[in-house]
Amino acid sequence: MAADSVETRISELRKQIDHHNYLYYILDQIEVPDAEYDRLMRELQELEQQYPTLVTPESPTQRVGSTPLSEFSEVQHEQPMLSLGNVFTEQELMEFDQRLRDRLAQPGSGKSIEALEYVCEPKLDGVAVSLLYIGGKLVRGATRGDGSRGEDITQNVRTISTIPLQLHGDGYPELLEVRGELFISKGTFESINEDALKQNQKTFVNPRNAASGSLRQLDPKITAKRNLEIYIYAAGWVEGGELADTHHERLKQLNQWGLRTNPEIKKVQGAAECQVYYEQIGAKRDDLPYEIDGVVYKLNSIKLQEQVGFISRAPRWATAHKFPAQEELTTLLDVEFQVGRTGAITPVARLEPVFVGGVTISNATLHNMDEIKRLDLHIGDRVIVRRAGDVIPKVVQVVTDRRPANTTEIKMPNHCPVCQSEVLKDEQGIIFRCNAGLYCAAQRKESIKHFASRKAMDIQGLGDKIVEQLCALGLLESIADLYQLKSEQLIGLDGFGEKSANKLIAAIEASKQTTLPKFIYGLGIREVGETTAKQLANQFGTLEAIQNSDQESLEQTPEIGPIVAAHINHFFHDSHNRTVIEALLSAGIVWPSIEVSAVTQGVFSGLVFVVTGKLEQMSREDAKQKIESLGGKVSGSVSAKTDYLLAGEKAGSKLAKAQTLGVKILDEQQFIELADSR
Ligand code: I6G
Repeated sequence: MAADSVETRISELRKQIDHHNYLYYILDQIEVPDAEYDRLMRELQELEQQYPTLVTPESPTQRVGSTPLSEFSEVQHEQPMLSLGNVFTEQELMEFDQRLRDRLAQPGSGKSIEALEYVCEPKLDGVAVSLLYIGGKLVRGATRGDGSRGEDITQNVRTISTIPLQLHGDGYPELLEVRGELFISKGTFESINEDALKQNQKTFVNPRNAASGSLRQLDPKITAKRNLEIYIYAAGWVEGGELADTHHERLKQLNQWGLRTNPEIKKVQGAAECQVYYEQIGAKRDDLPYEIDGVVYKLNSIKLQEQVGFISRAPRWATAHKFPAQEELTTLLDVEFQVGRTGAITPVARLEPVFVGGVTISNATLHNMDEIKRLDLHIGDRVIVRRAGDVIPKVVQVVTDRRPANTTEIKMPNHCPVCQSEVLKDEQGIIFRCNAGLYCAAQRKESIKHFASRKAMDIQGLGDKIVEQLCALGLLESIADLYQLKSEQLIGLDGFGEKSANKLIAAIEASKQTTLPKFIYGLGIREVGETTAKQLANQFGTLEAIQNSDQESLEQTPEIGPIVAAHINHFFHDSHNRTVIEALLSAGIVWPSIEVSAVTQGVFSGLVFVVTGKLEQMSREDAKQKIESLGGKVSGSVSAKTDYLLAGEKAGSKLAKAQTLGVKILDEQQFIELADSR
């Protein structure tokens, strides 16, 4: 190729790659498959290798520099990076708005201003950065630092694919500095921590720490692997060009130049609509693929912004409306050990009550002894607890530099706290178990709760509290005793009169009409969840066939490996379990017979699906049934073993995780076509 045609081709390739990046990151669209994009990149890389003098710093091939830094140099912000004021309640929001309206009212006119126009956007819990473009080229990236001086992180921000090295289109100012929030999605955060655990390395406490830690790496190759993302929220220093005169239009301009802005940004009228926005974003907070800690309101008119100005180091024209904190500091008072349905002993933290995530919590799960070791947790420690959404509260960090002198070590008891049987470690040495099975009162109680639960026998009205009372009175020794209960035994128990007692007895009676998979699931066999119970029912057809199966035939069931097969085998050969099953059947439990079909060898046989988000043409439950009826398996979480993610609308962290792991993603239509085509 002649030198000038190489130059032309290189420029063409860069334009095409820029075009696809713009479509992908800004418009959320794709025009060509990944393979074609990769081909363009490869061709560019090869040409640049042959003609190194044609390489420019803005070329999309030049994201990762070669040499790690020894330290970050200092950057002076030409325009200080300010902080934001906060409001925490609707009342405070109204006061913020009133202050602005008072300030903007014509002095002496006696008239107050009508509703002000605001731009609302989620407030990401990430790391604020500044990006400087000169002549459209990214020349500097800096942290916020103390607002006046930050650190030069240019090498690292260059590795972030959502940050353009060259602005898109034209019309941008000669010098354009923008500010935004760098973050790590919830899905990426989970996989970074999973990898860290596998390699026995320290995990990050939350996505913000992960983003900050990834950004402050002296070796940009590490940053490049962390999948950082950005949303730009404002322009800062501008020279040699004009920006629009409203904040909303400015964000649109930035977007047209290839700078990614948050798709949730919305223009509203007045404080009441700000409050509605706050509530709407709050409602979908858990489904957003990134962490937020509130929303931000900004006056839309730049002229009005200038009129109201600043107070100390914060703009008067903007405020953050914060959600209740999801992390708080408290003290670990004690650790208790709970015995679960399968005998696993879980340490539970008893905490000094603390208000976090909108509720007061006094307990948090500690998972297992490994977690306690990893956290270096001692009784008496000051700890950070986290409660995000509906997730069970968790101790995420010990504040070791505030460790009091008299803390004590946490030790797993040698004997079950309920039945005093010996506690044994599992093969991996992580899970400790009481091996007394149903002889242990705690396991009996948990097995009854499980048997009655919605996905098992679905006994409505038999909640945890009544099970506890009945067990304490000795009326329930096993699940079979449920069917011997009389209404007179219930009357007088906490919350039970004649009517409610009769109702519960009727619900127990109604539960006798069930299905084989629900019955098997309800038995609470170790490692046999809903899906495995269905597989067993489909494979063997009858309970007798399952009971009489052996290790070998069990292992031939899809998705059942030697360990699960051994648990099933062991369960059905235990004489106590056989007696309980006989008692249940003689109490009258029945189910429709099952045709032993070829379903387990269906078109999705061997494939693992995860279903997430809102589907239009079917419910998620329908989709799961369809997958299973075609022999596939439905899992609740995305992992490297997932074959497909069926993602409906507002798919949150599961989608992000699937993208990170390279799991194939299907929308509803593609799923239907796949199911029909196979
Ligand atoms: O720290 C911030 C996060 C988000 C901000 C901000 C923002 O807008 C969405 N906006 C301003 C003006 C400032 N800090 C100073």
